[in-house]
Amino acid sequence: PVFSPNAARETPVISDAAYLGSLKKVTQYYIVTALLALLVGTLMGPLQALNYGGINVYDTPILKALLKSYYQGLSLHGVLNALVFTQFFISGWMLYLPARDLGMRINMKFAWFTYILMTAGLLVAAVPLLTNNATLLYTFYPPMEGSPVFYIGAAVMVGSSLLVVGQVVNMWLRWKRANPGRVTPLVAFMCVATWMMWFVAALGIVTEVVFLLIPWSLGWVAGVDPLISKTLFWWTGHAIVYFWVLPAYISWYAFLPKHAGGRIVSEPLARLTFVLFLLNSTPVGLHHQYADPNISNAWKTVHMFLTFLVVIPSLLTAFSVAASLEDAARARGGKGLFGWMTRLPWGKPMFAAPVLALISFILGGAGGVVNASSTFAPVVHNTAWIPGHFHITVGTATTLTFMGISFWLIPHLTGKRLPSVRLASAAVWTWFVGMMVFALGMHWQGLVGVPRRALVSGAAQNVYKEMPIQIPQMLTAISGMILLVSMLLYFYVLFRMLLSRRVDDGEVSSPIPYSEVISPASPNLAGASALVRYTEPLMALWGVALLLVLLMYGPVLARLFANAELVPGWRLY
Ligand code: HAS
Ligand code: HEM
Ligand code: CU
Repeated sequence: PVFSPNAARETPVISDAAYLGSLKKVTQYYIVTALLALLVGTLMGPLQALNYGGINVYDTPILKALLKSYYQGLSLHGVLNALVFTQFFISGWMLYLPARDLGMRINMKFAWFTYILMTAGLLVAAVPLLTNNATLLYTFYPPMEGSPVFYIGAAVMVGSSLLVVGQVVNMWLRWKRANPGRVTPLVAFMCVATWMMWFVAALGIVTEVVFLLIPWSLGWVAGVDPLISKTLFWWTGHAIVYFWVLPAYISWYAFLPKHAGGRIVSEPLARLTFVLFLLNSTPVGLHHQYADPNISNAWKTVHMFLTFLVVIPSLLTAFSVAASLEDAARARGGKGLFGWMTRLPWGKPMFAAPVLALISFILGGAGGVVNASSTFAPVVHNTAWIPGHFHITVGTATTLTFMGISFWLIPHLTGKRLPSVRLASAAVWTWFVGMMVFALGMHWQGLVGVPRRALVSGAAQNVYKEMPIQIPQMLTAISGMILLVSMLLYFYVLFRMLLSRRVDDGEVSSPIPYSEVISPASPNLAGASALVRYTEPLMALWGVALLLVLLMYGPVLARLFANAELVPGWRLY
C-alpha cells in the first residue's frame, strides 16, 4: 500500500483504468504544453544574457528577421516562461495531485474543456505576441497599448485557471461531505489552500484586464489610468510568485524526503505554512510600487511590514525541509555538523533538482527581503539586480524543481522511462551553476546601476563601457552559455523520453513518491491537535483572506479611483 503523508492513511486506489488513463492524459497535456512554452521562452534567455554581457546579437540578420526588437524577444521570454509555463504546469500538477490524494472522481469532460480553453487563450494571445502587436513585456503596463486580441487571449488563459480552482475546491468539498470528521490529507490540503490563494490573488489582474484594458484597447473608452491598472496588476503580481513557488513547496514537503530517503518532519507545521500563505500572500503588492505617486507612504509601509510577515512561512519551510534532509542523511550514517550533507544522493536528478532549487532559493529569498525594505528598494528597483533576484526564485526555485518533478511525473503519467540519469543530472547541475553565475553577474551590475529591461549592449557610444562592470558583464555572458547547454540537455532528455515506447502504466515503476511523516496529523478531527483543527476549515480561512486583501487594498484603490486620470495609449515598438 502507498501511504499518503497523513496519519497512516492509505492513498485511495483508483480501479477504473479508463478514468485513471484519462486523468493522466489531461495532466500530461498540461505538463507537456507547459514545457513547450518553456522551450520557446528560454531560447531568448541566452541572447538577453549576452546583452547584459555587453554583446549585442540583435543586429545579426537572423535575429533581425525573427524579432522586431529586443523587447519583442523579452516579451516572449517573460510571458512564455513566467506566465504560460508556470500556469500550465501548475494546473496539471495541482489538479492531478488532489484527485489522486482524495480519490474523488472528477468530471473529465470539464477537465478537458478547461485545458482546451486555456490552450485556446494561449494561442489567441500568441498571435499578437509573434506579430509584434503585443510587445508590452509580461507586465503589460498601460499606457503602452497592444492589440485587444492579446488582452482577450490572456484573460481567457488566466480565467481558465479559475475553472481549475472551481474543480479542485468542488472535489475537496465533496470529499469533506463523504468523510465527515476526517482531516484532509496533507497533499490535497496544500493544493486546495494554494488554489484558494490564487483565486484571491487573481481578482486584481482579472479586474484590470476585463474592466480596464479590454474596453480601452477596443476603443470603447477614451483612455486608461496607468496607476490604477498597475496597482491592480501588483495585487496579483506579488501573490502570483507564491502561485509559482507553492507547487514547488508541495514537492519539497511531501516528495523530496522520499527521494532523499528521509521523512516529513511535521504535518501540522506544513499545514500552518500553507494557511499563512493563503492569508498573507496578497496584501503586500505595494512593495512593487514604492516609487509610484499617489499612494501614501503609510500604506506602502503597512505593505512592507506585511511582506516581512509573509517571509515567516518560507522560513518555516526552510527549517522543516532542512530537517527532512538531515533526517535522511543521518539515516544513511551521515555524521557531523555539516558532514551529513555528503550522504545525500547528489547523483539522483530527482533529488538534486529540488535541493539545488532550495539552495538557490536561500539566496533568492534573502534578496527578496532586500527588495522589500523601503530603504534598500531605491538602490535596486528597476536595475539588473531585479532579474538577478527572480531568476533564482521563479527561474530556479520553481523551474528547476519542476524539471526534477518531470523526471518522475512523466514516467508516472505515460509509463515511459527516463532515458538517461547522467544526462538528466548534467542538465540539473548546469542549470544550477549557470543560474548562480547569472545571479552574481546581474545582482552586481544592478548595484553599479545598470538598468533592467534595456538593450544596454546597443546603447549609443556604449555608456556602460565607462562603468566598472566588465567582470559582472563577463559572468553574465558566460552564464548565458552555460544555461544554453543546460536547456539543450534538458530538452534532449525530455523529448527522448516523450518519444520512447510506453512500457507499463507507471503506477508501480514510478509511483507518486509519498514520504512518511515523523509527526503526523491525527486522521480524525476529534483527536487532532489544535493546529490541525484550526487549519482545517479552509472555506472560512478563504473568506478571511479575501477580507484582508480588501482591507489592505480598499483605501489605496479608493484614493486612486477618486483621482483617476484617463490617458490615451501608446505604441512604442
Ligand atoms: Fe520577489 C520582485 C520581494 C519571493 C519573483 N520577485 C520580483 C519579481 C519577480 C519575483 C518575478 O519587495 C520581478 C517583478 C517585476 O518584473 O518587476 N520576493 C520578495 C520577497 C520574497 C520574494 C520578500 N519573488 C519571490 C518568489 C518569486 C519571486 C518566491 C518567484 C517564484 N520581489 C520582492 C520585491 C520585488 C520583487 C520587493 C520588487 C522589486 C522592485 O523593486 O521592483 C519572499 O517571499 C522570499 C522568502 C524566502 C525566503 C527563503 C527561504 C528559504 C528556503 C530554502 C531552504 C533551503 C534548504 C536547502 C532547506 C526567506 C525555503 C538546504 C540544503 C541542504 C543541502 C541542507
Ligand atoms: C528577463 C536571461 C530563463 C523569466 C531576463 C533577463 C535576462 C534573462 C538577461 C533580463 C532582461 C532585461 O531586463 O532586459 C535568462 C536566461 C535564462 C532565463 C539566460 C535561461 C536560459 C528564465 C526562466 C524564467 C525567466 C526559466 C521563468 C520561469 C524571466 C522574466 C523576465 C526575464 C519574467 C522579465 C522580463 C521583463 O522584464 O519583462 N531573463 N532567463 N527566465 N526572465 Fe529570464
Ligand atoms: Cu513582490
